[in-house]
Amino acid sequence: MSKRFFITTPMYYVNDQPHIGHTYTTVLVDVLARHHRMLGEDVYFLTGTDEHGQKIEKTAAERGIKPRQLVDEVAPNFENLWKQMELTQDHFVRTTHKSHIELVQRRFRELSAKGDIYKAEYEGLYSVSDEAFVTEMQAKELQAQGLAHTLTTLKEASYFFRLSAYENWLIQLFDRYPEFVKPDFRLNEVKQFVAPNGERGNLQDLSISRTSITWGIPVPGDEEHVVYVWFDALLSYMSACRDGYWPPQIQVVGKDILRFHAVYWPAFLMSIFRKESDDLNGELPERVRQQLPQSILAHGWWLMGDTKISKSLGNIVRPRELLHFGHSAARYFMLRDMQIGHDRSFTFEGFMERLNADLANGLGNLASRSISMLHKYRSGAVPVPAAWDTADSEIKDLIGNTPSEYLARMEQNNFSGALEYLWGTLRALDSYIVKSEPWNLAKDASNSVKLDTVLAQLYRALRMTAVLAAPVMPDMCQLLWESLGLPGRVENQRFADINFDEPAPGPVKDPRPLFARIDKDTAIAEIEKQQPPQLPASKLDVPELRETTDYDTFCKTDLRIGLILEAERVPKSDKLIRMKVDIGLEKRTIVGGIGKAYEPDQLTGRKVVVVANLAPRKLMGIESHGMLLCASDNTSKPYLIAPSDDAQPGFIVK
Ligand code: ME8
Repeated sequence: MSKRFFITTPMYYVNDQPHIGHTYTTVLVDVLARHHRMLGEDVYFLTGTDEHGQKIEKTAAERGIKPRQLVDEVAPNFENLWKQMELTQDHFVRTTHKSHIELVQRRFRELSAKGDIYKAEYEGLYSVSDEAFVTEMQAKELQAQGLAHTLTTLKEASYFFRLSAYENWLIQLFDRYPEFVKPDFRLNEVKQFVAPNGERGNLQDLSISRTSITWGIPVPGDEEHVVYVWFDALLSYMSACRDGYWPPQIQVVGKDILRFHAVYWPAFLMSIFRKESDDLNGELPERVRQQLPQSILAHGWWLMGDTKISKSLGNIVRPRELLHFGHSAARYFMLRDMQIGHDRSFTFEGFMERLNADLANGLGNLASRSISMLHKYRSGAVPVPAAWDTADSEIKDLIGNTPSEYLARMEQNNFSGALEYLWGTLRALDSYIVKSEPWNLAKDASNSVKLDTVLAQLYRALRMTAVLAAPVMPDMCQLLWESLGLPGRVENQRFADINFDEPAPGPVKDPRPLFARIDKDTAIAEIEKQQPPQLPASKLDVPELRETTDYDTFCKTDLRIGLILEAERVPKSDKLIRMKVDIGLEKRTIVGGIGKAYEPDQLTGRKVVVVANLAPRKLMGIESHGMLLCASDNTSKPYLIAPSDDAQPGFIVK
């Protein structure tokens, strides 16, 4: 029986339409699903929608409709888009499905019976934008970022999941199975959350019910409460898993939801699969570990300018704008341009340049030239190579090594690197054509053997490309496959069966254009015409005014103009930046949580407003003397306040 491979996308919220971010994740999972099928595995690919919770309830209320109407209207947009893109999901789950609701309630009851869910009075801080209770440490972080106003104090009875009890097992999971979180540099932020600086005892129990909303799965036996949307949605991976495919091999998520998948989710599963007699302070039993996902793969964000493409900000790139250039082309671009784990700015210009270079000039041109030469010089038949000079042997070795290198990079989730390598081989073939000049070889019958070799190699390289790249560019590779005169569907090939020494069949068919060059200016003008209008600023959530204060209280805060002299990232943190700031009186070290919005070299030389008489505090072991004033929007993005150019370091701001 072939190996089973269960892979998932996140379950997307249906508070708005799908955008390029969702499309990217789902395409990535589709590529992996197709790739693993071609590795000969038995794949189950699951995607779907997350339909409960505060965000949905709020959006429905704003539109004056019932949440049920909203979710029934929007969920099909996701499902239809994936169908229209010919993605190969095996199942589309909606968290409002009856069977899912039943599973959530059943698990809730089971974990309560085990003592892992309990009811208690909660009094503490709550972050409205994250829909989550926050720990003291997280609250301090938010305060340091000037986001204290996003917190409110909440007192209510709530059901809690005993997350703290799983600290020991979670730490063992991260230490012994570091491949649980990929790419590896993301593991550290997960560990930091569970045990900051290696210190234990910080993980707090998780509130998993709400009384502030009604749109959710009722807590069994206590219907004033609905189940917290994350406990609900994460369990859909289980409620919609096909029999025999558990556990997931790869769960692809964006970095924004890594913590939910790498901490809460395995803890829920540990609780579900443990026996009551297991010792939570002892070894994580292998029997339990085997029920956890093998890895959570967290990718970075597509950015527009320097902000995350986001439904709530209105800076969306609609999938249809990309698909307009062909599904294969859009898929190739997304996989080739995004380095997994890192963020990437999206521009239409970059998109078109990539497609023109790699698909029109690169693969498209190589295929049409090669196939035309096979027609012209060999009437479409594919010759068998008989003699090899140095250049021929070099290119033969390169073609021979390409599949293993490509597959190894794919295995390491280095999708961009795999395509880069394959396209490197295609470029080498271009140079090989230029060097061997087949059009001159054809003029003299004595060069016929050499011409056979050149043409045969081109054919084999194209056949190999059609197979290797088929998961990334299914329709374009099928077209190439057919032009090469090969029968059936390329997706039915198995990588293990590629044998380059096998005589190639042929004859080739007429070359079919794979990708037409895009005229950038015309295409950009067209896209701009179709852009939906930006959301007016009034749509942003403007926080309420705070309590009135008196002038003397305000003046107690000593605000100064500062000049940033140096800036560098704090190791192991993607948020914190350590700066040396001249505030006129002295030069200070200030650590700011602005690393997601600014690069250090954008900061050096910049004038800022410093809260200068704030008591020093340590952030990741570094003492920070003061804080930089920032504005913020409802995405938590900081915007540094910029004083006028002629204000000098040390000036008081009042
Ligand atoms: O978080 N760049 O749903 P969601 C790249 N319902 N990927 C992006 C992106 C961007 N700019 N924006 C979104 C939820 N994504 C929960 C998930 S799972 C049990 C529950 C992708 O609709 C990325 O995969 O907000 C991100 O993690 C996901 O969409 C968030 O989708």
